[in-house]
Amino acid sequence: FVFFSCKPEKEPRVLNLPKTDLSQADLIPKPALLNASYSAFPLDQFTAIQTAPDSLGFEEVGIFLSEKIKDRTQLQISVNTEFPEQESVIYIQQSDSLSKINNESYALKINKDSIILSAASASAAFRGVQTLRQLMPMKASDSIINYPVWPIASGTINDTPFFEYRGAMLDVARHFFTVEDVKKYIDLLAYYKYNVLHLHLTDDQGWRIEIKSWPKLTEIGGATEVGTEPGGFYTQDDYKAIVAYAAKNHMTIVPEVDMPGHTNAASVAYPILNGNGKTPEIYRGTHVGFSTFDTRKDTVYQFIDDVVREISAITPGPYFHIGGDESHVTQKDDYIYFVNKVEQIVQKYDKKMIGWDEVATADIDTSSVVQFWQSKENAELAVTKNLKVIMSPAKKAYLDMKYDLKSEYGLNWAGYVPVDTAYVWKPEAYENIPRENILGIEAPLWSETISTISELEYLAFPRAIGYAELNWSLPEQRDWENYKVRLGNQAPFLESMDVNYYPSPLIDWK
Ligand code: TNX
Repeated sequence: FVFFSCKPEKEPRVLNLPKTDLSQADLIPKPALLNASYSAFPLDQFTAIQTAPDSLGFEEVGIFLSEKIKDRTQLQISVNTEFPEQESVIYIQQSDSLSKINNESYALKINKDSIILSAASASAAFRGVQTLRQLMPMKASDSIINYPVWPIASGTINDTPFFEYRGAMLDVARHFFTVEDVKKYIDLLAYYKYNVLHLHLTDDQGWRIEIKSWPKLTEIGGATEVGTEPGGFYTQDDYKAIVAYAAKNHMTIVPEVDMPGHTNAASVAYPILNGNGKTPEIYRGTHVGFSTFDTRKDTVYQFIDDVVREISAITPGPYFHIGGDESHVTQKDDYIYFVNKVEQIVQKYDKKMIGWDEVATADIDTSSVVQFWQSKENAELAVTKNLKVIMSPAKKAYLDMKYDLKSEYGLNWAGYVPVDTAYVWKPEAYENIPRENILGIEAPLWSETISTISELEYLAFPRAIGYAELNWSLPEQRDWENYKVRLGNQAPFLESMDVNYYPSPLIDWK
């Protein structure tokens, strides 16, 4: 046989692909409906991608798929070439009937010579593309023909998310993580159908986002972090690059400026903000709850107005997170006064406010969202006030908790969170919070004990993969025994991405 150097001659192909079983695929999250048809689509040099011409954003999704196919297989798959001569085509098309179900619903029909991905929206198509990526073998099938083929198991999939908000949080304040680190985290989260990345941008130990009208925030607050490391910060252009990268991955960035507590770094830069009567000093430790803004000073609200305005202007997503946790040295009435005022500022810049569960004690609007992390009472208060809740209970969903006694990184104030504990719980039926109030799970990764991307990966993976399934898949589709096999089979992918995951002994890693 011949090796083709340029475009191969078209020839009728009689491919004898192996029998497949789509129902045995290691998909995470598990799709809502799946039917196997026991043949295969030959992904190879004769494959092309065609996307609906008039549908916004679909071509970009096709290009994304082509890039990912190239990364894994070296194949150059064309997208929307004018006269496709290819014999096996992946069509990506818009479907009005799916958009009536959910904005992220998609359907896949995988046949012997075509794949049809129908999707409610470009975001839905993007989710379907992740499913396809997970169905692509890591290695070509070598024995079947004289050029490489990556057979994709045939059948149909109909899929739709259970929760609309599928989030992860990264604390870049205790330790700074570069734009490249954040992009890698986005790559991994997007593969498992996350759609939100919340960035905890400020805390006692550092301020990580350039605010042009208050430059000392990053000049001073950007130069410190926990321990002796040098800190760092995002220029507004860096932040825009993160937002754009997230958007390409159909993920929303939620910026957080934590206040009135957790504000020591801001007060070191501008002591006028400080409300605890002390001259603030740089803080490189890991205690919480000792700092506060002065909640009765107009300058403080002028400052917050500038910060919210500048960040909102470069944040296309609907949310602005104001923190609000552990303000232990703020008087209760001052705290309530503060949250009420800051909510108005957030709304003035057309954002919806999110706050940690303590904000439920203020008189907040039903458009605001409460993030349950510790207090069941606050979460229940949020429900009685008809607020939406993001589920981040520390005992189940904190990525910075140690796996067990022997974990190298992490904390244990909420207990140990081994891989099964992280997966075996029902976010839709936790602490009496009704399903209707729940937006979804967000898994926070606080960075007191980690300062590199590989340490980040060690805590986030594999647990973050489990939250992806709890967020996306139907409750009746979730099952630990079945999940742990699929999780073990993620190892080749994680290794191909150079992810320093924690090889939990509960899992049989492939
Ligand atoms: C509590 S969770 C905090 C953070 C810490 C974290 C460590 C929350 C709203 N506040 O300030 O980093 O515990 O696990």
